[in-house]
Amino acid sequence: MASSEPGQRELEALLQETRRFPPDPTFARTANARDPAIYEWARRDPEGYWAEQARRLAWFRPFEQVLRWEEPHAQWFLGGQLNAAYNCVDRHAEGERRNKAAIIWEGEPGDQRILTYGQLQREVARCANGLKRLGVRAGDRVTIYMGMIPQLPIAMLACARIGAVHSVVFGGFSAEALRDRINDARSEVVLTADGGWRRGSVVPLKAQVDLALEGAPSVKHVVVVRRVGEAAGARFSPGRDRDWEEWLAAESAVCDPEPMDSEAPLFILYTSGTTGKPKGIVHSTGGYLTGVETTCRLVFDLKERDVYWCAADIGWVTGHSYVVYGPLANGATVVMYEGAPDFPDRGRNWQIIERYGVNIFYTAPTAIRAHMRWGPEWPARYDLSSLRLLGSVGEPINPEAWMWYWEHIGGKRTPIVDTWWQTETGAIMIAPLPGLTETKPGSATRPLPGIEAEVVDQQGRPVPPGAGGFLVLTRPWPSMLRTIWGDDRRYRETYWSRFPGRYFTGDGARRDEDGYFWLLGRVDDVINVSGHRIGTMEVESALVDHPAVAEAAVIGRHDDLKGQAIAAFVTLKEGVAVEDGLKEALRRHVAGKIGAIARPDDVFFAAELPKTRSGKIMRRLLRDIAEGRALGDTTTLADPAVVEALKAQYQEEA
Ligand code: 7RM
Repeated sequence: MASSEPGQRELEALLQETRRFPPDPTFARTANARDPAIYEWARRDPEGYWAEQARRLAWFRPFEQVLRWEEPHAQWFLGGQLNAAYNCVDRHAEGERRNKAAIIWEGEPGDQRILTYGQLQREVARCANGLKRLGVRAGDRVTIYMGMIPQLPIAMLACARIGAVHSVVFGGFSAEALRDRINDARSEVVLTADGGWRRGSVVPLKAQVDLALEGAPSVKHVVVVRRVGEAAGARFSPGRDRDWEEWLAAESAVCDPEPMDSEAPLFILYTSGTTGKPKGIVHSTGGYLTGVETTCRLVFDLKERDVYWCAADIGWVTGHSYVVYGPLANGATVVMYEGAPDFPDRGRNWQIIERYGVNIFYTAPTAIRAHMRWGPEWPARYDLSSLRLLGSVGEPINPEAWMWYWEHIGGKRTPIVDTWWQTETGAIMIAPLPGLTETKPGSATRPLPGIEAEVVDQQGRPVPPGAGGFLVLTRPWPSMLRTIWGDDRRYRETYWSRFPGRYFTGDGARRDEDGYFWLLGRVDDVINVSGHRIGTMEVESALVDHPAVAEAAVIGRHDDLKGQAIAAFVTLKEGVAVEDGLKEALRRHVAGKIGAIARPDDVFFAAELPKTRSGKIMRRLLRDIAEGRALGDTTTLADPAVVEALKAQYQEEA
């Protein structure tokens, strides 16, 4: 695996951050986590700590053993049985929260739907009965490909109710990406929508499913929510496809939840890694739910009367954990929004916060930076005084964005929780506890109670304070991934072989004198574009699939707005001329193969790519070129002249 040292420039800048934000005493007095002894308790007795968190869930059968650790495989809460949908819906619907809003949904064109816990329970049960009628059984995988509509969490919870394993594929992925994921999971059922709304236009979904299914023989049934109607131009294939409403019309609104073993897989979610093939990250029922319930309660300080909004798409892990499972396990009221933050205008987020009196708001630094660009006059038009906590996730938040968020959105009143975690960790790992932790803009602060992290060098030795290194987690935690679907070997190799006995995150980090962690970005071949993970190899494979391309090397370069942008260095096949429009054609080709999020920002035609004598492309040097730095060590290159020529050419063209 290629690795790069975290940038020295970033390190220097962060070392100079001296602002401190101690917890507000009024906030601290009523915070869910207000006793600092919680850290000591969890350090002394991690299993006892986690067992107590897990007991906040409803178990059909109590667990007998907290942890069985056979490195690198953990099993949590053994002997216990529970159901995730029961925990997220029924136990609230059957108690005091029956008529409390569970989901406040806001559609892009302005339509709204509020589902109480009682209504959500009936909808989930109907959908679960529908799935059973299609022959879905516990352990079967169901692929869900939808936009941000209420049927998406309903479908996920319906799977959980009967013990089926959902695999949600982000609606922005292409037909080909969807096909790969369906095939890898061998799903027999796909739940989708005719289309979705985005900035006033229709995003076709069913048409993508039709294309995907041309090469996905496992699929027997497709169910389609009519979100858009005629404009989506969806076609139905008789015998295979059916309409969601017709499917459920006759189904009963009662369906007993299946008691599942704590370790039963709850879902698979695909994420990018260092090879061209995305990894199916597998999460368990008991451990995952414990992780997301606990972190929502302690990090977001979620309370009974809060209206909570996480602006992530459910197609990513942040949406799984912090739109669906975490807040619903807590019985909260969740806002869910279908569309874009700048449609119909740039005040849309703030309008929603004012309209529903949102108390807790969670978004990504890239979104905050976009709002910074649009100007503080947009949030200033709305009453944001309901907000009492702000969260950040997906990429390092630069101190400027942190301060802007604090001032213009939080009104200098609200704590900010910068939350570091990954698809693989299932739940937040490093973040402040808002009533206890003094924050520093740009730092995710310290590992949560029950989590232990370290920064180590190439040899796995802890580095001294202030030095950069690799972030590892040093003990198992309940919501950790259990394996990679169908590829346990890759699980061992990716996460547990680099530093034996410790989980390798793929991130660079620095720890300061106070023990605070400063995240420095990926150290592997993964690019983080607007908080979304994209593998360089995936983009390279898509590029070389184009008939004009001989070779491609893809890197992430710094971008002020998106965190990183995708830069592609391409050599063309012999005889192919560099024509007008070829760059655009290549960009379109990648978007078609993977999805718009993977479309390269820069395409650069090179005569040759810099390679080592063994033929390995040196992406590190391409990053130096694209970011305008002096070239690093070039002694291992087969031909150092190649990279010098490339640099000169880049400076001329860029
Ligand atoms: C939740 C999520 C994971 C990668 C991770 C990091 C980066 C996420 C932060 C962050 C700095 C943060 N899952 N990352 N959160 N970097 N500070 N608060 O994003 O699987 O899609 O991505 O995202 O590089 O490894 S993810």
